[in-house]
Amino acid sequence: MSLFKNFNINKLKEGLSKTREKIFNSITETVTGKAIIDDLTIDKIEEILVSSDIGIDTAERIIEDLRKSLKSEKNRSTENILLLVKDELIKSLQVKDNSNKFLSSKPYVILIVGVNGVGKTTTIGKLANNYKKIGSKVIVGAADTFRAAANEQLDIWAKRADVDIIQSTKGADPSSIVFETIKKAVDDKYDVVLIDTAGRLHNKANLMKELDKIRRVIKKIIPDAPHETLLIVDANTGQNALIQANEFSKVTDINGLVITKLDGTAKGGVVFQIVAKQNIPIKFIGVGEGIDDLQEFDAKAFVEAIFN
Ligand SMILES: Nc1nc2c(ncn2[C@@H]2O[C@H](COP(=O)(O)OP(=O)(O)O)[C@@H](O)[C@H]2O)c(=O)[nH]1
Ligand SMILES: [Mg+2]
Repeated sequence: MSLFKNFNINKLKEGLSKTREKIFNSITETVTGKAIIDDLTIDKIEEILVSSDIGIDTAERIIEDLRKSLKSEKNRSTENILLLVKDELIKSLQVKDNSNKFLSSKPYVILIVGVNGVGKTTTIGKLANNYKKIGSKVIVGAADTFRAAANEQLDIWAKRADVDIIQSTKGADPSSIVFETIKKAVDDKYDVVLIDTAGRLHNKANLMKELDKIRRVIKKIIPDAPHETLLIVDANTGQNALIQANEFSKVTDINGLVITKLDGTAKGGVVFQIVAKQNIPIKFIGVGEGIDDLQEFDAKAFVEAIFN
């Protein structure tokens, strides 16, 4: 079920064009003109999947399931093979999502985490805009106090989305900004709170301590918050995105992923790997730098966009 009304298949297709070239075009080239798909062709499809950032494990599983289906399948036509691969890819992206308390929790607190440069602040701006558009009263908290420009950048996004902000200065205690934000959200009856954070993965112990402290401060005011902790990863970074997902899940509870910068990268296949390894649902994807370039993730639409 979608919350925002911003789904746009053309934008998604456009954003995934490089990934599509890498996966779909190679597969169609391999199967086109063949009346019947033989085992050699299936091996070739496996090679393409492995080299497209989907990951060896996922690719192998898909091919194994494909071979099984084909045993009972009289129809080894090109169209049918593509349909089967597509179905397998969709299945591999469907993870149970148990964080959907949006309508019952107020204010609904979303904590945004991830390493520097992945698109946290941008995603907050986009999310704020989407929530605002569905009629929510939104506040953002500038708890990335590590970089001097971080507050200013979030402030620009808050203005763009026309939402409120609790600002900070470089070096301030992130937890106190978080406290102030949550307190105001409760007092002034906000619907949605988005918390920006700094992501310094090079010091895991510190990061863990800081995220722990932020969580404790949130819980002091709202015991069952944060309702969502979203990890932002940049699709461009390929295997690194996978490593970041691993590292962050070790230091804090993550219940959703946002994959940014899918536009302009051919590495969109990494999405499959992250889901397979982490078993965490993807909630949103970033397909551009603009305020409207965030889409709710839909496994079926995502695979369709890669294949067509
Ligand atoms: N092309 C593209 N650029 C993005 C996307 N999301 C973020 N960016 C860019 O990535 C850069 C870093 O984003 P920022 O939000 O500052 O990252 P943060 O350090 O995690 O807060 C900025 O130049 C953004 O415009 C996206 O979905 N697509
Ligand atoms: Mg930032």
